[in-house]
Amino acid sequence: MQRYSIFTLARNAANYHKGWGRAWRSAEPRAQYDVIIIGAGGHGLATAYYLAKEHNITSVAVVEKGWLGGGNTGRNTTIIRSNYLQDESAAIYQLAHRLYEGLSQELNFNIMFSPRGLMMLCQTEHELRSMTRNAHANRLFGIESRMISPKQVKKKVPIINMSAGVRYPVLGALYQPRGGTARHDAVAWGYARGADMRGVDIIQNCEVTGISVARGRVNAVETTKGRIRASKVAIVTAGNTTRLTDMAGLRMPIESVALQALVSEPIKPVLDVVIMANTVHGYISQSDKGELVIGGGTDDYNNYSQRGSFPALQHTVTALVETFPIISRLKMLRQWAGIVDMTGDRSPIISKTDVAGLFVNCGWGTGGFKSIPGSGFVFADTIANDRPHPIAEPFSIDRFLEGRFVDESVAAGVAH
Ligand code: FAD
Ligand code: PYC
Repeated sequence: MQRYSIFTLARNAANYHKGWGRAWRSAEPRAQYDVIIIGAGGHGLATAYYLAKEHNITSVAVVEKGWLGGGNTGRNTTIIRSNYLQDESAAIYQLAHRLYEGLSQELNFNIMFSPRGLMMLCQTEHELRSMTRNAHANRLFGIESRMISPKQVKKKVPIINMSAGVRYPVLGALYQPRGGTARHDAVAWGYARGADMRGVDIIQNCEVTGISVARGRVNAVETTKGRIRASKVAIVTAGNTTRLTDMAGLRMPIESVALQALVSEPIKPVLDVVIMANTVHGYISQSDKGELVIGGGTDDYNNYSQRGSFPALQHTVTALVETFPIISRLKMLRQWAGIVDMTGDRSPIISKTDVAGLFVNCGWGTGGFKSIPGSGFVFADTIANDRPHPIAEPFSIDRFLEGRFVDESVAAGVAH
């Protein structure tokens, strides 16, 4: 595997990238591995990376039905923040945020982490109260996050409409100075390259069609490239989770719905913070290319089709236009959707299951890009040691039987 240094970069630039090596191998499945991870999204790839790096478990296959990063990891609006309400969430999102801060160096791959600051606007009295509560909770947990006034919002965001008489006035915002974005594909590619370099096989165009369980223990998966044996299998398939868990006879408290996003034509720099406007159901940032990246709430019905409905899209743009009138003058270039996996308490499931050797990492819903490094780190530890990592423990599937919810329906920020 080619390793890159400043000299290889210079040589490749000088010879028009002839001989530029592949960033990861195109692996074909072996008959057996110690661990099979189903799904080469950010969470699956990060898990493989940390299994190899932290636990020296390198007999690992990541099996992907399409191309790596082609699911929600490559479809999201890349917002990174850790301003959640509950301590359990703060622990995992803060771990992820901390790892993001050093991830380009860790992976020797530029993930374009941009902690440019993030605001959650408060546009009702109720939202102002609940975000103030978040700010206090965040401070108690050591997360840098505070309330700012309408005047401070306007100063940081000149394009925002603060005129009197609007339907949803801006009353303040929850501000996380080191919230921001990262390049989503780069996160997947960086973890893929790091895992591959440590011996992990990433097998693309290989759909899992069955999960083999005997006497309560998983022993293999059936795929479009044949049967692959393993005593540990991890399902990390986001919106497709219930399709996979059905194969092992498990019922999951997950609903799958479409979440859409869109980008405008590129314009001059007008916005250098990330804004979430949760009351009106929209969020907006500006990409390095100049496009406004826009998203909103989920579609109103369950489906697996990876296509969003027009009414949800129309609602998002209509809602944001009052707060950001500039949008009304922009052409929208393209739209897309991902299928997100929603739990009832809007928190993830990182867990062992009733089938020995079978693990699940899902339920990140509309907000799992920001958690990829932390999730991969604790899930790898859970799989390696066959017991929940302390940070993962509150997110075990048992909480739905015991009523131990980690309620993040407000901090999730996206309307469902
Ligand atoms: P995915 O990246 O979806 O990976 C799962 C993989 O499993 C896929 O590649 C899929 O092809 C594969 N797979 C499925 N079935 C099979 C099978 N049978 N066999 C083999 N492989 C299979 N989160 C944030 O934190 N910030 C945001 O700003 C944000 N914005 C979003 C905007 C949109 C429009 C969407 C859709 C999501 C957004 N999210 C955001 C959520 C975030 O994208 C997801 O939570 C996260 O990417 C999930 O990663 P994953 O690795 O679990 O899943
Ligand atoms: O989880 O922060 C988030 C988010 C923003 C947009 C979609 N998800």
